[in-house]
Amino acid sequence: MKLIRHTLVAVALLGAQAMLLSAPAAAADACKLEITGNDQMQYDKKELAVPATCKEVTVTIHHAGQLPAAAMGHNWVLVATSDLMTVVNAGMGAGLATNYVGAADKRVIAHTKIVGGGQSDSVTFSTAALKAGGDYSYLCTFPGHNALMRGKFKFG
Ligand SMILES: [Cu+2]
Repeated sequence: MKLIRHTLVAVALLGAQAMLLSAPAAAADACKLEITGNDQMQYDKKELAVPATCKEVTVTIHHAGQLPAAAMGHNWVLVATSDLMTVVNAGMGAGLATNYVGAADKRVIAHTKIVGGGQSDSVTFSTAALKAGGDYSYLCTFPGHNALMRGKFKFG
């Protein structure tokens, strides 16, 4: 009986150690997100979520289509949901050269470049300004795309 109890304690300790060792790796992966756009003006995800423990988040956008950026470019832009249309309108005037994001637009929390078919781009940003449980959205600011290309970004 004594031996069994010792074995159980040992197994429990090993289990706790394994959890401690694997936790940081899992958390780091949870802070890296991928999203793909296509020639049909769609993202492959309607929602992205990261835990509030992520101090930094990296989002990579892939374009799985064939069309060039000038015709069917996509980016990934993070905003507070209440700022979405203001950012869309500012981006429309900004043009492709500035990725359809208004210059020094403080409402834009993070954004990638516009990518065309076969291209990818990543952005890494601090979550210091984000509130856990806040209402955030991501969208593509290529003119006309946000109606289809938008989703909810959940933090925490
Ligand atoms: Cu787009």
